[in-house]
Amino acid sequence: MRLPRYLQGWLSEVVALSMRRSHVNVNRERPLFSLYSAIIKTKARGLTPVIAEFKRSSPSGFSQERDLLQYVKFMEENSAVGISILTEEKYFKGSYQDLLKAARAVKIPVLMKDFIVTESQIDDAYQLGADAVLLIVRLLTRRELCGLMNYAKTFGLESLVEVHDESDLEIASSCGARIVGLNSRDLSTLTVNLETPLKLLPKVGNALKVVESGISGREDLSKFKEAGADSFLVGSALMKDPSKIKELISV
Ligand code: 137
Repeated sequence: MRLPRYLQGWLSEVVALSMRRSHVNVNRERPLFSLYSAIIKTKARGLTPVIAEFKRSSPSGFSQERDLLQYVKFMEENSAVGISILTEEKYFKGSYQDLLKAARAVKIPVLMKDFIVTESQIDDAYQLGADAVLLIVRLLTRRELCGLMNYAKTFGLESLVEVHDESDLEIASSCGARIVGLNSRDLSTLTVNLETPLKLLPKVGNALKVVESGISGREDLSKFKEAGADSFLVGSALMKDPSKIKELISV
């Protein structure tokens, strides 16, 4: 795989590490849970679909330890629409073990949140028990994105396709993305700008729209919902205070 020129610094290292990630040897033990259907059903129940992310650390300087199983079970009991598990090791202190344990503990959709650039990472996502994978348009060519989405589909895995601008969105749509993640965090500069998803939301079309990053409370959610967001991926705020899930789902 050829690295685009703008992938500098930590991001190029993360992608290089992804390409060398060793394979797991486990057998999937759980059925597939559809994130797409769960978002629709949660909305129909009058709740806000919040994907609760387990994230110990991040290159933005975030750091929070927490018991993984307690966290994911708490989120399930409190109607989170799904769980996102960071599995990148170096910068996020995540692991494949975290994904395996979380997926065995809950009966709601689980997203493998990593920097996926190879089919073998998708093999692993399936075996570890994920139901959906994150694919970041910025890291891939159009051909690679379409290829990885199709590969994921052969396992029945859904793709959350992450975009940061209109050109990413055009690529995601051309590959037939059904769930689009609008990230407020710029992966190169790590700065969060909530205006980014607000501007992109009206341009997404029919796919489900998941706003990612920088969400701290009810006010953010209301603003995005008015602009057409279907779901939200929340990490830092819930890692700091898991009980916040109760107010977020009831916006
Ligand atoms: P949060 O709610 O913590 O702001 O964001 C949740 C989620 O979007 C975020 O954790 C991403 O899954 C991965 N995060 C970061 C990053 C990706 C690239 C660079 C930095 C980060 O600092 O969280």
